[in-house]
Amino acid sequence: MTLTATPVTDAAVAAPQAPVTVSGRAFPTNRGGLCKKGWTSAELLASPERILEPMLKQADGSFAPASWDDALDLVAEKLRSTRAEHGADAVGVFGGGGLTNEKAYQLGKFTRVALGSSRIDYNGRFCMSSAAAAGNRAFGLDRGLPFPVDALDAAATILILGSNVAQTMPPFIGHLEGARQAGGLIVVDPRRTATARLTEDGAGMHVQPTPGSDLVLLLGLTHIVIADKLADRDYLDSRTTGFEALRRSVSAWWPERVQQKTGVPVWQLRDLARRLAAGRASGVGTYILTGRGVEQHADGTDTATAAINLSLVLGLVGTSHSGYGTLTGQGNGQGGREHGQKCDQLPGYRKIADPADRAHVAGVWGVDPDTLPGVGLPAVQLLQSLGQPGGVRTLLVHAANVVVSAPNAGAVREGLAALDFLVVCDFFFSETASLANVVLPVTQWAEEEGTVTTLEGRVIRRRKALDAPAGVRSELWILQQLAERLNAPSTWSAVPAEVFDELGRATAGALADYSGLSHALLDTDVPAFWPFPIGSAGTPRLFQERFAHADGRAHIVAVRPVTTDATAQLDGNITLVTGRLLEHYQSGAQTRRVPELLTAQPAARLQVHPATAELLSIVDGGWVEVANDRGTVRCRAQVTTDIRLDTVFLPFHFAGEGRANSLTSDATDPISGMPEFKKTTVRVRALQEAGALV
Ligand SMILES: Nc1nc2c(c(=O)[nH]1)N[C@H]1C(S)=C(S)[C@@H](COP(=O)(O)OP(=O)(O)OC[C@H]3O[C@@H](n4cnc5c(=O)[nH]c(N)nc54)[C@H](O)[C@@H]3O)O[C@H]1N2
Ligand SMILES: Nc1nc2c(c(=O)[nH]1)N[C@H]1C(S)=C(S)[C@@H](COP(=O)(O)OP(=O)(O)OC[C@H]3O[C@@H](n4cnc5c(=O)[nH]c(N)nc54)[C@H](O)[C@@H]3O)O[C@H]1N2
Ligand SMILES: [Mo]
Repeated sequence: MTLTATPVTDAAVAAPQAPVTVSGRAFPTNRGGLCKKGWTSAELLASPERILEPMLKQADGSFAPASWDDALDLVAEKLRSTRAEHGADAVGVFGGGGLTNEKAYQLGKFTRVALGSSRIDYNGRFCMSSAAAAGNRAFGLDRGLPFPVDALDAAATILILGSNVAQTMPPFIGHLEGARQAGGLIVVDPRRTATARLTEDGAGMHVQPTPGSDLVLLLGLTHIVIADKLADRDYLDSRTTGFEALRRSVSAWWPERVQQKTGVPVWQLRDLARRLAAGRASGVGTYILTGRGVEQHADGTDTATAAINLSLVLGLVGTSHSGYGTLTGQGNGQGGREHGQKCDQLPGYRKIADPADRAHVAGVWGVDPDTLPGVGLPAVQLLQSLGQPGGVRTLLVHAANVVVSAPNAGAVREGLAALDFLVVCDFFFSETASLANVVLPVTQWAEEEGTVTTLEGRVIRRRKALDAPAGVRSELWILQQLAERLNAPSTWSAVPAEVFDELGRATAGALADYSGLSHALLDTDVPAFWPFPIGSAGTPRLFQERFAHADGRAHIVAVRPVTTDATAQLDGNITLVTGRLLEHYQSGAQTRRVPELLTAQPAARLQVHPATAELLSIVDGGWVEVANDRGTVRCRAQVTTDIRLDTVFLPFHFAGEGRANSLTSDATDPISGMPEFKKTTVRVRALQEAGALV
C-alpha cells in the first residue's frame, strides 16, 4: 500500500502502513508523482522538534508543559473573560487552507456558535481570494478548475499567467505535455522560471511582462482578438452578458500602447492572440490558467476578471474542450475556502448575510438564526485590528504562521504582541507559536481521518496511517472540549466522518453541495466532483449548459487598470517580486525543519540581474540590504539573467533578517481583500558583509 503525503500537492490519500514511507499513487492530479517536499514530509511526523504536550508561556517567557485539562481550562477561561469584558468580537480566529474540510467547517461553526464572534478569516485570503472573487463575479461560482484536470492533456494551447507550476506543483506539469508537443505552452512570468523553460525548444513561448502589468496585457490581447475578428460571436450572444461594454473598454488598448506599458513586443501579442484563437477553433482546446503571480496584487480581482473576459470572448468556458481555471495552492486550498473560514461565509459557499442561508445552517446547527453573528473582517484587516481599541484581544490560530507569511509582517508581530491572549494550534514552535500564551499540539495529516478537495473540485479521502504521539490531540477534539467548557449550544463531534455528514447537511442545496457524499462513498472509486447533491453522480465539468448566475449567463465585467506606474525608477527604487522555491513550503515552518531541504536552500537569496548587480556593485553570493519604509531584509545575492533588469526576487519562506514580508505592503484588493505580495517598491544596496555597507 502506498501513502501520498501532502500538505503540498493536491492529491492526498493515505492508507495504513507503518513505519510511514511516502510514495506516489496513480491519481489524475499528480499522475503518481510527488514533489520533493512530498517525499520528505514523512520526516516531519517523527521530527525531534515536534511539540508533544500542551505548552504554557511562563512569566520569564519560556514555555512549560501542562496537562490538557489545565491548558484547555485556561484557554476557555480567557475566551470567556475576553468576551465578558470586551464583547464577542474581541475574540478572533485565524484559520488555514491546510485544514481538512472537516476542520475548516468545524472552525467556522465554533467561531459563530461557541464564541458568537464574527471575527474569523484565514490564510487563504492571501492565496485564493482574488481568483475566487473574479469567478463568483463572472460565473456566479468559484471552483478552481471547472473541469477535470486531465482535460488539459488534450489541449493544443495552454496559457499560464503567473504560476511556476514546475516548482510549485511539479506533478502537474505532466498535464502540459500535450500542449508542449503541439508547440502551444505559453507562460507569462517576469522571471525565466523552471516553468518558463518548459516553453523552450519549440514547445511554446515565454512572455516576460513588467510585474503587475498583466491587466494591461490581457486587455491588449482581448483588443486584438476582437479587432482581428477572432471573437466567438455566437457564444458571446448565447452565453454571456456585458460584451459591448468590454468591447468599448478595450478599444483604447491597441498593441503599441500595450507594448509600451508591459514591455511585451507587439509581434508577441499578436502571435499570442492568434494561438489562443487557433487552439479553440481547431476544437482541440485552449485553456487559460492563472496563479498567484497575477492574483496577488491590489488589482488581482480585476486581473483575474480580465483573464476570464479573454476566455469568454474566445468562447472557452463551459465547452467540452476548453476553459479557464485558477491553480490551487495549499493542501486543501479549494475545500478550505468553501466551508465557513471566510468572514462572510457559511458552509457550502453560503452567505452569512443572506437570511435564507442563515436559516438553513442555523437549522442544521440547532440554533436560532438570530444568534449567528454577521460579516466579520477579512484576514489583513483582522490582523490589523489585533490589540487595537475595538479590535481582537484574544486570538486562536489554526494552521497559519502569520508572523512570516502575512504582508507587513513586522506590524503583524506587533499586533500579536499587543494581544491579551494568543493560542496557537500547531505541531511545531513556528514563529507565530513562539509568541503564544498557549500552544496546543495537534495531529498531522497521516495521523487523522479527513477529506480535502482538489483544485478541480474533487473531494478525496485521507485515511489515518498511524497513531499520533500520546500527547497530541486532533483539532476536532480540541474544539469539542472548548465548546463543552463554554457551554456552547449545538453538538460537537470529534469524529471526522460525523462532522463530514453534518457538513453535508449544512451544504445541501448550496453552490458547493456535498450532501450526497460521505466518507464511505469516498472510499469507493466514484469521482466526487462537487456539486454532489443526494442522488447525483457529481459534476466533473461545470457550466456546460448554464452558468451559476440566476440568468444562466456568464457576466462580462469590463475592468480597467487603475495604476500603470513604471516599475524601474531612476531614484534607485526597484520592484520586488516574491514567491516560492521548489524546496520550501510556505512560511517554511515545516520545510526548514527537514535537514535535506534546509541544506538545499538554507537562507533567503535575492535574485538580481547581472546588469543591475553591476550598477549597484552587487556580486554573486555577496551580502545585500533590501529596504523600504516598512522594514529591512539582509541576505546574500544570487546574480542571474532569469530576472528582468528592473526587478528583484525574494522567496517568502524565511524568518528573521531574511523575511520577505518585512517589506510587503498590507494594501489589499478592494474586492477580494488579497494583499499585494507580488509588487513592492524597495531600495537595494550592497553590503560588504552581513551588516556593513560597501
Ligand atoms: N515548492 C512550493 N510549492 C508550493 C508552495 C510552496 O510554498 N512551495 N505553496 C503552495 C501554495 S499555497 C500556492 S498558493 C502555490 C503557488 O504557486 P505559484 O502561483 O506557482 O507560486 P508563486 O511562486 O507565488 O508565483 C508564481 C510566479 O508568479 C510570478 N510573478 C510575480 N509577479 C508577477 C506578475 O506581476 N505577473 C506575472 N505574470 N507573474 C508574476 C513569479 O515570478 C512566480 O514565478 O504553490 C503551492 N505549492
Ligand atoms: N511575500 C509573500 N507572502 C506570501 C505569499 C507570497 O507569494 N509572497 N503567499 C501567500 C500564500 S499563497 C499563502 S497560502 C500563505 C501561507 O502561509 P502560512 O499561513 O504561513 O502557511 P504555512 O507555512 O503552511 O503555515 C501553516 C502552519 O500551520 C501548521 N499546520 C499545518 N497543518 C496544520 C493543521 O492541520 N492544523 C494546525 N493547527 N496547524 C497546521 C504548520 O506547521 C505551520 O506552522 O502565505 C502567503 N504569504
Ligand atoms: Mo497559497
